[in-house]
Amino acid sequence: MRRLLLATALFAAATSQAAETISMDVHRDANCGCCKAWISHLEANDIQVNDHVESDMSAVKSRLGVPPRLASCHTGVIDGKFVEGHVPASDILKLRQRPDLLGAAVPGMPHGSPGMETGVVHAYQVIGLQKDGKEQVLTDYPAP
Ligand SMILES: [Cu+2]
Repeated sequence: MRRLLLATALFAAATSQAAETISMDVHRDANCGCCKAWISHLEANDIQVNDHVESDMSAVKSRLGVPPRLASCHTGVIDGKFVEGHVPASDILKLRQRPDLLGAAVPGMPHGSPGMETGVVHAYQVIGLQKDGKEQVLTDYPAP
């Protein structure tokens, strides 16, 4: 019996280590429907969201270092990096592996990006902001 309990405890420890919980903060306006849809996309991809309703998103963006040219609706923060707009979960995982980047953005609100499922799909890019202020394309999502 004691041996069985020990085995159970070891198994529990091993499985809790395997499933690393990724969590991020998301700042958004109260009545932003596409922000909520994006949060649902993150949660469906095992990213746990701490949701913050804000009264002044432009103040939040400037505090988090999002350049106005890359701005969208909501702003997320993961590992100290910003995630601006409708960035797909897979690109957020990529961003975490990139110590050279300050953040990633999908500027504007392109149709067809996660949380913007309007039935119309436009091409868009995920832009990474380097520490020297230059931008690079992380992922190109072409129109179908
Ligand atoms: Cu939006």
